[in-house]
Amino acid sequence: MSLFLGIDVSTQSVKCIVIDTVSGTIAAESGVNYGHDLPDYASPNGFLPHPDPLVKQADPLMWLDALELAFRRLADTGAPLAEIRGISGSGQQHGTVYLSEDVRLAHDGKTLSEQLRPKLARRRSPIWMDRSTAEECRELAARFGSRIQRDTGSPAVERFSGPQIRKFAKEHPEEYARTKRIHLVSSFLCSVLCGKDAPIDFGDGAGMNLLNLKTLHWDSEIASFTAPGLSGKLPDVVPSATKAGVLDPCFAKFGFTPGIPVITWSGDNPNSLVGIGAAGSECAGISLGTSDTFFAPMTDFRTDPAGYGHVFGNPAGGFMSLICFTNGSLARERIREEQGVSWDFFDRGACRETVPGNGGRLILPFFEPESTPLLLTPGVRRNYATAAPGEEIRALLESQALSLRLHSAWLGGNFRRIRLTGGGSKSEGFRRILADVFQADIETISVTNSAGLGAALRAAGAVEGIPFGDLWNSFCRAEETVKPNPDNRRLYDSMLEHFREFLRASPEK
Ligand code: XUL
Repeated sequence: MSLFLGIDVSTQSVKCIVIDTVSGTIAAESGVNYGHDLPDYASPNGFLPHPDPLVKQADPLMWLDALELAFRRLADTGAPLAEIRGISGSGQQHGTVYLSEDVRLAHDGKTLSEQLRPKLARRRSPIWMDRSTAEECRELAARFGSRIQRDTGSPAVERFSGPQIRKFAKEHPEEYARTKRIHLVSSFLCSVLCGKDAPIDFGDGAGMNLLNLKTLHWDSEIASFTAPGLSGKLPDVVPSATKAGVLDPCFAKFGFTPGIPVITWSGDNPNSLVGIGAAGSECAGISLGTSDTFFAPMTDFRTDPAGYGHVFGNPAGGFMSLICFTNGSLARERIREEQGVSWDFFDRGACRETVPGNGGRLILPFFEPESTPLLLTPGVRRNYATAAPGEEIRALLESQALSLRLHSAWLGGNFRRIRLTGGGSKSEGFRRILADVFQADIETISVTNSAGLGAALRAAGAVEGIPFGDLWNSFCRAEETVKPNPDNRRLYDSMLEHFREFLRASPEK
């Protein structure tokens, strides 16, 4: 037995997964849903209500309480947590945590949130869903022009950490001045495990508009324009396999062995790339979670001419691409509820009773502000007047699949295999639509929490030196493959053009 723990601190939950690299099995899992398990934080979807729909913030103490509860639940499974030999983790990307003091833990029986509350220089953390920084993005673009995309891998993006930090420094200069350290969600939680300041990895660091991907150092010119003295407030930036520290004695109460290595955390998408075992240029990943994301390893560094695609560090080496669609499961759940049906309804019957192409029905399901395409004013548009529930759901899924294909085309579009992860990957109907729209094999693996699995695999790789290829053979084999129907190729090629036109006719920004 050789156990490694991966922790996934995502938008709506914290999940733990323990893998055994000897037997190639999952030894234990636990999970905590913020809305359900921690109702006092009043964040049913992982963020606090705010009168401005562009502002999305979370209480970072909620993540700490969720972490402790997830550890307690993991201990309750009876798994031999004392045998765990290494830990790493995954954080929702782009969110920032502002500390006025070093993370140092006392061993006085206080909870993590009680200990860290006085160290927060800012009580709320902006998360990836926040779109309130259009002005700061304009300022960065005006100052740096296309260099910001050429060197950081993305144009200035509303949800990215740099524009968020700039807004905070402008609006709250005193609290900003009191801030000693600005962490990402990933490096904050990693610091807590180590009981000391942890670094940021190249995967998550690239989602800040601050990391120069050509030098792999913070870009001091961009950082000092972003906010005064920012370079001094950022943690070190390191390769993902770097040991950040060792587990603090505080965590012995859950049954862990203090002193085991903690490997630098990364963002959920870089972790997912590892967790689905997407290696090689013909394989991409689609994560159908709160947001939908399309990602793939990148053999040569290149940027998206349309500005929607990003370049992040790939924890398995080199770079990866990432395109984020905010209205993923969020839109699927809203429309399913509006229609008063279950996913089973679509998968078992309606999917087969409706036809591919669906009479040309298309939906732009922007219930929340959208990142791809950029739309700051929410709104739902349909190109049809009526639809039965099955048709309505097919229209949504086909439109989402077409948007994924349209906005990933800059990567060359010749992916033969796409690995699907996240809650939405359970829908057989959606898998079939994606296979036909992309004309690619759609594969699923047994673990749907690919971000947590990726973190556990990274811990095993870094601590035991096991090559990723071996770990992928054990944990990431395709369980089910949906083959594309070649008869639908022309239909979806022409629908793609209609979708492009429909989008073009809809106002952006
Ligand atoms: C990626 C993005 C989201 C978050 C939350 O750029 O904003 O995918 O990482 O999942």
